Amino acid sequence: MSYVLYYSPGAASMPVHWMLLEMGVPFEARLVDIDAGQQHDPEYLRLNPAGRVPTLVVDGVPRHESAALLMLLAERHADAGLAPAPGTPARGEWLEWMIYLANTLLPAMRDWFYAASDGDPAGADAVRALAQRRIEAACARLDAHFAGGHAYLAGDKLSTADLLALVLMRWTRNMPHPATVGWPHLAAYIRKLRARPAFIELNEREKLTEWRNDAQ
Ligand SMILES: N[C@@H](CCC(=O)N[C@@H](CS)C(=O)NCC(=O)O)C(=O)O
Repeated sequence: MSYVLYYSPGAASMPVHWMLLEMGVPFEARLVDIDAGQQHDPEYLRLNPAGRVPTLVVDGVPRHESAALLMLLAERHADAGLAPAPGTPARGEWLEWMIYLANTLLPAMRDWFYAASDGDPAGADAVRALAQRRIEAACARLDAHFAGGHAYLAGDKLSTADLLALVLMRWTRNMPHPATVGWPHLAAYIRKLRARPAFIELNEREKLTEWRNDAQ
């Protein structure tokens, strides 16, 4: 099995990068500087016509979409245990969280960060206001889940849903209501996941200094 990850620090590639480290599988990481516009280079567009990160080249075939990549890796490395096995009750929970995060929360994040460039800048404030409501509703939903005594999102065991959720929570750090403030159960979960050795290594590799347990 061979993997080449095209990533940008802190971007939607981060949960995939984290998963590869968490599983300890060999991979090559190639930086795409999205601030410098490298996602629009013709060479990169041949791998990912949408001009976005991540791209994971799996055995020579470029694949896209962070949530799909997490699910694909979970299937290819079932022994790593980052997804509940098919047919178990936790599988349904895992599918629900993966789709909720990818289908509801991630698009709201995209709207928050890209309202003025994906759409008409004149309407950007209204788009961001709706995105903020959706993001805060997601934080409240996560907080309620952990208030109910769960240690993780699915099956009370670490899964790809947690990797995706944590990176999405990281993106709230400069928003009007960051995930670490006012949602105590969510904040405790965030601190717990940030302490994982693979997450610490991920931050080192992506040269990220913000939003680490040792940075607050
Ligand atoms: N739904 C996609 C979203 C990918 C995405 O929007 N990536 C952003 C970075 S977080 C990106 O590539 N932005 C550069 C751009 O849009 O030009 C996924 O989950 O992989």
